[in-house]
Amino acid sequence: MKILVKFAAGLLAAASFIASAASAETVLRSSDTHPDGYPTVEAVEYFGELVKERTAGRYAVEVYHSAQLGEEKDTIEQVRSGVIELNRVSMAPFNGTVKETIVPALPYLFRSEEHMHKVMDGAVGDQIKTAFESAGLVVLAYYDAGARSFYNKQKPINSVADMKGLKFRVIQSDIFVDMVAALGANATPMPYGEVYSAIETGVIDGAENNFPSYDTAKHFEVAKNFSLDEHTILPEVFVMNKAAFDKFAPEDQEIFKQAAKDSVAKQRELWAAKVKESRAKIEAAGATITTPNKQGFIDAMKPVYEKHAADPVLKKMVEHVQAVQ
Ligand code: GTR
Repeated sequence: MKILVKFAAGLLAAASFIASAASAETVLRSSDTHPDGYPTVEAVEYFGELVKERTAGRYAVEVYHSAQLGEEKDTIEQVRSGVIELNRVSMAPFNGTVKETIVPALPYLFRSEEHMHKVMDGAVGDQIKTAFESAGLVVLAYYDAGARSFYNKQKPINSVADMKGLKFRVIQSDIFVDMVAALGANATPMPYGEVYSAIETGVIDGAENNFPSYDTAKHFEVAKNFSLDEHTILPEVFVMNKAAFDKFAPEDQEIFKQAAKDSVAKQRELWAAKVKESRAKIEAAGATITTPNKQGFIDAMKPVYEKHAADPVLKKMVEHVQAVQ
């Protein structure tokens, strides 16, 4: 009996090998916390189409959107260990493991999205890419995520003083926890998928994100006061498991890199359109946007820099970023 089972299993394995050899398609899985149609999901799908076309169908990419494979912290573990090959996530959850990612997460470091693009497309962006390799990951692309701002269900925020005592969910990074503390409020890091009900039930008063996330995660339904303080212009990152990447033939590596590069241009376009669309949608739904006195927020960030950017490597990077015009 045992032998028969073994034989049948062997046959099955052989059959699936023949099937995959016949279609000659290696499927690479990618995770995204956002729903179908979100600019990052569309950009990775576009990347997949380009890869498929340019490798004559030898590779295909499947995007598991809407956190089907788990929350960001979990999927980061999956891509690092090779359970999945690709992942599109924010850079903030890497702050504890790849210290160079702290730089783009520092509040008010980037003066504008153009400034961020120049930096991430330049030497500092390359330095961060190299640092990711020590975490077993190859950075294929940086994508836009606009600026993150606070929103809450209690009151409009016009100055730092209005932040006092409010409870915010922040993305999973100590920098964000300390930033909120420096503003006189309280921070709880928690997975993205838990935020809506945490606001609804009053566990927290609000959170912080960009317009497209505020819109698509429906947080505007439960926290109507959006304060455009724009504390971080933190890009997204699209990564690949390094061991998987290193197995590709050099020509294929080039195809993947170029497809990722092409997907960046597409994502930036989609992003700009989505920001406008989401902003109009949340306003029409009754959310109010206030623009607080930003200088007060900027001035409060000194302890955050002292604590998180004191490392000499990071200090140099920060100076470099500030010098980029
Ligand atoms: C979004 C980002 C997601 C996720 C989310 C969060 O802006 O695109 O990848 O990190 O924020 O706050 O958890």
